[in-house]
Amino acid sequence: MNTFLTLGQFIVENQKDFPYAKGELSRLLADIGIAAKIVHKKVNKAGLVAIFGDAGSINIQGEGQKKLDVFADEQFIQALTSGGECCVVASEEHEEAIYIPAKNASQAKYIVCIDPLDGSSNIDVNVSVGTIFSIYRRQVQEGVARLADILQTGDQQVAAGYIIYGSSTMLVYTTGNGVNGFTLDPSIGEFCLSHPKMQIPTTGTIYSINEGNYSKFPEAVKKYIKYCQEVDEATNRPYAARYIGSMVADVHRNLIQGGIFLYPSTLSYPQGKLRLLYECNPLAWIMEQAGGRATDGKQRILSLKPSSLHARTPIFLGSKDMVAQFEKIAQQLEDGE
Ligand code: P6P
Repeated sequence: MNTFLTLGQFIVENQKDFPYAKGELSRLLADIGIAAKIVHKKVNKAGLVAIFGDAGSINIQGEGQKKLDVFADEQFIQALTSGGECCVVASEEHEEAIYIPAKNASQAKYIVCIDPLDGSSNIDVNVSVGTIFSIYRRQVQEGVARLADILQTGDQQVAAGYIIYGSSTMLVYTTGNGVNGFTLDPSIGEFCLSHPKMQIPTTGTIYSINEGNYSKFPEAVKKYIKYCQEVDEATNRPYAARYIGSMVADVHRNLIQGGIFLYPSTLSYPQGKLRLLYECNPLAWIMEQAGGRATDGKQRILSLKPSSLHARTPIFLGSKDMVAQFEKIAQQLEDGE
């Protein structure tokens, strides 16, 4: 007998949270759950079926696509376009947004920005990967959706979350009323509520950054790394360095244990590497809804106006006291202290 609430039951029970939706957003979230289960099956067998390795294609980012990247992209786009609730999909894997023709007179209400398989370079070495999604309502309901409908600030999201394909597969999402985590029970093929009302610890002892880029980091980041490494029992330093190279996995660990994830501007990525629409905004909203903070070093990630579909930004997110400490160090440097 399943004693956990399933994702479907939870969505129905919390339908009242969607003030203006008449079930479309619920259906969209359920569709994402179905695609996640399909991708889960493939990811879990990556070593056994010919799904390892490169697809031999290049995505808009100029990154080699793994076969699972392409598979995940196809599955999520199919799930998002089949239900009729979504009018446009912006995917990391496609240069242009995918506009979906209306199934009936009224255009669908929702826009989905998605990274179908984030961290996919880790697939062949069996490290956790993830899917990240962000959902907006169209700003103008009539006519065909426009680019302006997609380029909204993160504060305009109506739902956001991620799926982590790790030691277990979890779906973690928010609709603005807190963060809830669901673990897939393969024996019944259902996501079950395993982490209700998730809250990130206000502080922690983990910092996550690719220190290989140290020489090119902004001074404030170098100073913060040194702060993390100083010996100070009163503040439980030195912290532990934990960096997986898969954003969903790093952020999920910090959400549960406390910590800070930093991806600053680097020589290779002067604007930052991570994409605002389908990596930073959804994870920033999850963090804020879980009591954490997410900034680009100057302002909240969720207040940033996207300049383009694949716009990038530096990002510092996690336990609010740790992000605040980084911002304090950056401000002191700026003030010449
Ligand atoms: P680096 C994966 O490619 C990704 O987009 C994120 O999942 C991850 O946090 C980051 O890039 C890793 O980048 O430059 O440290 O390898």
